[in-house]
Amino acid sequence: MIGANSMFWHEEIETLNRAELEALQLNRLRETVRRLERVPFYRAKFRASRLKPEDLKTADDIRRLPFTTAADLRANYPNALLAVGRDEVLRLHTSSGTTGKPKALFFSRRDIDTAAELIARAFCMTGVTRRDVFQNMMSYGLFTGGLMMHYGAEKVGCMVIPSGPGTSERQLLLMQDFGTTVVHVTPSYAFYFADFLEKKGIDPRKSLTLRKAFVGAEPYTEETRSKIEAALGIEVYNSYGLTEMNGPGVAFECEGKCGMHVWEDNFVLEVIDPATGEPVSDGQTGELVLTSVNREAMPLLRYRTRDLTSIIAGPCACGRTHRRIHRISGRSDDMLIVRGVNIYPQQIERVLMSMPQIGRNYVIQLEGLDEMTVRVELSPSGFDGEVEHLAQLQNLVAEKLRAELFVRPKVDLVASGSLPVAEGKAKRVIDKRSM
Ligand code: DLL
Repeated sequence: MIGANSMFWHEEIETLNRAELEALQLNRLRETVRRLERVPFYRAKFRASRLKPEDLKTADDIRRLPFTTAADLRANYPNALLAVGRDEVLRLHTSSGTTGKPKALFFSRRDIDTAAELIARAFCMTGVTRRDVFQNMMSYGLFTGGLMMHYGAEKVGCMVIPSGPGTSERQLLLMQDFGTTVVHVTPSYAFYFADFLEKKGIDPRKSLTLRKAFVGAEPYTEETRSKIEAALGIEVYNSYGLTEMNGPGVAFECEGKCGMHVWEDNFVLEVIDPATGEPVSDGQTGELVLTSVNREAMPLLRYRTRDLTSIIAGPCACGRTHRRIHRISGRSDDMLIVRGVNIYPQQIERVLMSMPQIGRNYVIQLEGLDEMTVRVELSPSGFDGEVEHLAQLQNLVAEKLRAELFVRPKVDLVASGSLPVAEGKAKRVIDKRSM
């Protein structure tokens, strides 16, 4: 098994059988509930349902606990959900939504150490070792992607280059001069960087030592993964997390790249029907709900992530028993309704990325009453520019999108590199509708 020699391969935790894993979760859950009795928001909920930690007797009893939502975090901003004394807090991270106050998340010393450990375990799943040079292309600051990945990679013992998202010229220089072998990057920036290399005539297979990328922090499709792998000549592993649950390191792919293992010794995983709150069966898509059972400063019970996924049933060839989830197919709150039809941006991405003539950056614009325009870059290897062909290609893209969405958007093909690139997460949808 890959990583089996690493000090971050914790066989005693990662291959527990279901009964042992659930027993561990239950113990930690009870401890977490006990801890949360100090938090007025949760105490009031426990009192209302007359719940005591000892009442939690089986894994299913988690359903007796209340959900926590992003709105609860905002209502309790800045620190009403803190479960330890202020002196025990070592760090603050925030996660900003589109409106209003950010969500504030606190970490104790042990929380920071655990978060780093989970990332180290994830690195180990794909064979990263202390001999690797890790360039962290995620933003450093209030966003967890920078500091948390950094701490995780340092724990493994990699040489870490904290480049942040920086300019592509500088990223390239660092990669070439210091022999970068692994990066963490958003899918949108990975594409941008691949375009940059192509335009400079640099073949990453020949002039770089890059072998792998952890790609995450925003949704992307399997088609996008393949395109990034082909463009950079590397292996891409999906990396999922959210600030409310430590940041990165909640779920990661192993060498098999067949779904992401959720670290179930730290997070209790549920997938529910977002409308009813009831669990869905394995394989069925629903909203991911996570409970942090190994956090000190600010554990959260049954946090409604809004991320849509499904549980992959059955064992993984890597031998780890922690269950896997499919890549996030969208968010329950990013569904667009266009002319009465439900559309997820990921559906559009899947179509675009399956077409070789199409480039890597796109934006979906909604205007007027209900007009949808998909503005997408052409492939950097170019297009001969004959208007006749461009019109044909535009038509082909629109038709493929119509077949997938049942709505025919206007398609606007633009030159490679002409759409803006975000330093952090890509903003794919611009909704300026007047309705
Ligand atoms: O994005 C933490 C992170 C940092 C994850 C680095 C991975 C790597 P937030 O800013 O709080 O935290 O955003 C969390 O981003 O609820 C998802 O909607 C989305 N997201 C994160 N990873 C993925 C992924 C960090 N691999 C929100 N696939 C989550 C799809 C992702 N969506």
